[in-house]
Amino acid sequence: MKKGTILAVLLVVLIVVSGGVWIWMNPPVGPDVTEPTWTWTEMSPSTEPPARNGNCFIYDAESDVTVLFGGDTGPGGVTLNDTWAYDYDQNTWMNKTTESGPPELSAFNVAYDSESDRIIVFGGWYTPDGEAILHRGDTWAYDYNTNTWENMSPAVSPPMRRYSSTAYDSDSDRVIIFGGVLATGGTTGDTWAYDYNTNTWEEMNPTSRPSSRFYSLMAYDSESDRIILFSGAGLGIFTDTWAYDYNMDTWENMNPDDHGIGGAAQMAYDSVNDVCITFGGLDDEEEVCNVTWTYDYNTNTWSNLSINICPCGRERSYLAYDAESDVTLLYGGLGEDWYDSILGDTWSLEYEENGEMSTMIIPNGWQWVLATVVGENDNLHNN
Ligand SMILES: [Ca+2]
Ligand SMILES: [Ca+2]
Ligand SMILES: [Ca+2]
Ligand SMILES: [Ca+2]
Repeated sequence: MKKGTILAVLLVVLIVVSGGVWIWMNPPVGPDVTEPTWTWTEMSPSTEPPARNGNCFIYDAESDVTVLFGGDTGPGGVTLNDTWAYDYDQNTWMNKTTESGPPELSAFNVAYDSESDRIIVFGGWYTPDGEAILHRGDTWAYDYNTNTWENMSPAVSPPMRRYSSTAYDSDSDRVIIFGGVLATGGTTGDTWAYDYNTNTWEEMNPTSRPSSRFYSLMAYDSESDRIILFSGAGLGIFTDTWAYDYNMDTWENMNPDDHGIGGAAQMAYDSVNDVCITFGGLDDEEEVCNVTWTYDYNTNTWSNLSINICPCGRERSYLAYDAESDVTLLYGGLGEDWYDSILGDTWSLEYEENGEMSTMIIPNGWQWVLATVVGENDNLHNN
């Protein structure tokens, strides 16, 4: 063997050995498989509602179905007024469209009043010709059991608006709406409460509140009796987190250390894990992302769940929590080409106390390498 060849072989051996020592001293950081895991699953039911955005996607706890209504197909398109219901246990979408339903409607407020077993819809916009944007200020109540919509015609209503946020406070039996884009122009930051039983809207008068905005994410943390508001758009995309207490009529700026990503249409509250869940949105570069975050009001903490296999990146996506099955459901959103990539897919997010790999004893750090080899880190760069 020539001297040069021996030197080359020694050099390669040195690189391999030092590389091994470096990895041994600096194991790659990865998920701990002994920890509980969150898993996204694409449901792929045989029928799905036609893709759209600006719809509602809301869980009726009494009937154990998630209801979808209305929405729009983008600029130059149409506004819709079809009603669908998704049954997670059967993995079936059912077309429930009825003539008693509201007219075409998009970007409206929606919440499920569990005490009265009604889905409440307010406001929104429609386009008669694919161009002009007109608003509605009606309040509707949908009863899935009888498949009937009722126009409530309350004496007083909030000003007409679109892209405002809604959640139902089950402790106080009130539907709460916040903000949006007013029909008269400009954004607003008002708080209103609706009681279906007396058919009355009441404007609240909190001393401080989130700034005027639209596209905020809202969900009700029933364990803490607080409505959580995150993000929203105005001059840019906001990343602040607020909590509203209807009983005290107070908005509290939570100022958590970290924050999730705004730009999704709806977040869900998982009552088993006592966290709000968001998926997707627009990152700092305003690119669509596919990250799953949770917010825990009790500890005032945002956490990135760092799930390896996720739905594709999207904004304006919808989350609803199916309490009977303890899964968070995802419907649609806008993909990376915005209205040229409207999504209509159905996914579920499930939490398991013990991950699939938890019985295998794998040295810390090598789990990440193993997951890469078996192809479970495909989406890691997006997380
Ligand atoms: Ca029902
Ligand atoms: Ca009620
Ligand atoms: Ca309350
Ligand atoms: Ca809580």
